[in-house]
Amino acid sequence: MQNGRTTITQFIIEEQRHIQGATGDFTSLLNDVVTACKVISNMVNHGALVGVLGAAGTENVQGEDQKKLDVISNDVFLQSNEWAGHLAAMASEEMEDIYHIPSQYPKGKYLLTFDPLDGSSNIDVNVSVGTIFSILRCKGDCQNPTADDFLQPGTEQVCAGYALYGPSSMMVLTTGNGVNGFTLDQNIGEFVLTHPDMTIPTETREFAINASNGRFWEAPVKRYVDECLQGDTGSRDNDFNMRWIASMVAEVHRILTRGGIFMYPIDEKMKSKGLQGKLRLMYEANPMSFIVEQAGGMSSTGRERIMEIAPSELHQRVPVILGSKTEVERVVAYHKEHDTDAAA
Ligand code: P6P
Repeated sequence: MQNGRTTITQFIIEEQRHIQGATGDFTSLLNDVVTACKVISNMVNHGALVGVLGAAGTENVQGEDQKKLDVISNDVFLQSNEWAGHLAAMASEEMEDIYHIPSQYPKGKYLLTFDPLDGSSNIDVNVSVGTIFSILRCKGDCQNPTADDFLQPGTEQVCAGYALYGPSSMMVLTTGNGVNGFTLDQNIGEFVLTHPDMTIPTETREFAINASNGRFWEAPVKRYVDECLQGDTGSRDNDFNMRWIASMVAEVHRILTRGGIFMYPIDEKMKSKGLQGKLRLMYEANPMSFIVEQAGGMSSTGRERIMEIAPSELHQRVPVILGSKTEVERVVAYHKEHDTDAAA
C-alpha cells in the first residue's frame, strides 16, 4: 500500500498467489514490463523537451514511417525485458523477425509480444498514444525459439495489457481473472490501483470507425453504420455518437470505461491489396480481445472470434470489431445474414 492505495507491484504479487505453481517468474516479468511502460510514459510526457518527436527516417516491417519514439520505445522494451531470464524471445510490431535473447542472459519460459507505441501518428500532435503487450508460454524448445513458437491462438495468452499515455498514464491488465486499471502516481513513480474490476456496459450508443474508408466497406458494416447515422429516425430508434482517435489504446480504454464499439473491418481496398485487415493479430487484436472479453465485452472479425484464430504468421493482420456485447453481436449477425444470402 502507498497512501492507502494498492500498488501494481503488490497487486501482481497477490494475483500470483491465485496461480497454481506460480514461481514468481511471471510476477517478475510483469514488473519488468511495467518498468518499460514507466520509462516510455516519461519520454512521451517530455516530448519536444527531450527531442524525441518527429520522424525517425526509417520504415517498420509494415512499411510505415517510424517516429523516433517508435524506435526508442521498442529499444526500451527490449532492454527492460531481455536480461532477467523470464523470456525465451520477444516479437514487436517494429521488428520483422523475433528478438532472440542475447547469449549473455538466461532464457525463460515466456514469450512477449508488443506494440511499443501504438497510435504513434498522434505523438507529434500531442494526442494520446499507448503500448500494447501480450504474454504467452513458450511450448517449444525455449532454448532455441522460432517465430512459430509465437503462433498460438489468443486463448493461450497468460496475460495481456496496455499502457495509455494520456492526460494521466494508466495501465490496464488481465491475467484471466477480470480487468484492473492502475494510474501512475508521479509523486511515488508507481502505478496504483484506481479502476478495480473494469466492466464494459453491454449496451452503447457510441461507435468508433474511420468513416473516410466508408466507400470501401463491406455491406454488413455499411448497414450497421448507416443505421447508427439514421439515429432516432431509423430502425435503431436512437441517436448515436461517433468517435475516432486513431489510437486503438485510447479507443479501447474509452470503451472499457463507458462502453462503445470499435471497428476496423476488412474492406474492398484491403482485399484488392491482399490484406486481411489493418490491425495486427499478435500484438494488437489478441491482447485487446483478451482484455475486452475479460471485461464482459466481445471481440470478433465479424465472422469469427478473434481469440480463436490460429495464427499463420507473426505480423498477420485481422479485421477487428470489439466492445459492448449487444452491438458486436448485431454486427456479427449482419455479417452472417449477408454471407448466407451471398452463398444462396
Ligand atoms: P487509421 C494506429 O496506427 C493503429 O494501428 C490503431 O491504433 C488505430 O486504431 C488505427 O491504426 C488508426 O488507423 O487508418 O485511422 O490511421
